[in-house]
Amino acid sequence: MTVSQSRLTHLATATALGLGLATLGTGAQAATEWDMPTPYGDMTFHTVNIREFTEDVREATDGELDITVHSNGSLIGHAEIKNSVRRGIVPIGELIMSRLANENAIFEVDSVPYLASSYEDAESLWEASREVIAEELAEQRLRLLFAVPWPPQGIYTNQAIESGDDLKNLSMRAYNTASERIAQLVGAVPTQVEVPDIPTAFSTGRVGAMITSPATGADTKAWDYLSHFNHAQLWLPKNMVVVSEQAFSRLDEATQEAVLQAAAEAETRGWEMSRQETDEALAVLEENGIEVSEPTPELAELLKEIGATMTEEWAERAGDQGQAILEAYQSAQE
Ligand code: PCA
Repeated sequence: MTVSQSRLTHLATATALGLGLATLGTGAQAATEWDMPTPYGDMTFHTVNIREFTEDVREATDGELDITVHSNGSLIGHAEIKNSVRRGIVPIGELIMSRLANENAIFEVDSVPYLASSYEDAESLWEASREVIAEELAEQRLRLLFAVPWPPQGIYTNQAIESGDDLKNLSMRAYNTASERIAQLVGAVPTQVEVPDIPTAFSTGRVGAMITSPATGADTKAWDYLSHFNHAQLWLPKNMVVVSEQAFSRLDEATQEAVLQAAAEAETRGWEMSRQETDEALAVLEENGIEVSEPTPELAELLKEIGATMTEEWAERAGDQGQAILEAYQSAQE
């Protein structure tokens, strides 16, 4: 269908439903406008990627679906984004998948230490888990559009870490239950802090260390508060974009297709951006005086042990669904 044909279809549908035309007076159909909250800032590659997604949708629909991204938790705080989409307060939003771990452990399968800590493994874990995660969201009338990983997670501190002892009693910034749990298991004291609040949490002394990616360290200028980054590559947590099924179903077919097409492209592009971001952000950290290192053998051993513990804990919480994901993941790796 050409653009002008599809616009005619829009007009015909609007007329059939008795909507819009009379009130608009001009005979032109109003564009659908959607607000899209994300917890993350403008500089983050995820935000750049979702803005590109909205641009692609705008272009493909000739401006009929106009999505505005509200970054940095400015419209809705991270904790409320999922429920806001569910309740129809906003039609679409981005959040980190593992934030839903309290609802169902399968949402944090991407935050189990060393279950999948390279891009290849993360991709195959995503293939193994996507369907069950999408189904779980669908039960809440949410449609999963796409998911993109953060670069591998590591540990920022103010001193070199030789062994687990160097992490004991540190007040450690965390962002999901897995980062909280690993902090506990190394003997640190976890505190949940959202990305926009990181600089204040450090400047006020609320936290003295953090778990996150090279990307978020660079975006939040970690060098203002910290001196070392341990590139432990614990896991690659994903952001996801969800749309309310109700809002999606109100779009005409051509617009729905444009959204799905742009979403598939955003996922492919986002994974590529994430890989590139890892190297670029590590370089930015170093340029700004952060000492980047890999775990010492002693620390690596401790983190692997913790990973094994957390894998067991996760499998128990995730039950049959978790088991199915692990089996699919393992058989894809053989
Ligand atoms: N940045 C986000 C999630 C993981 C990451 O790399 C954060 O630190 O909250």
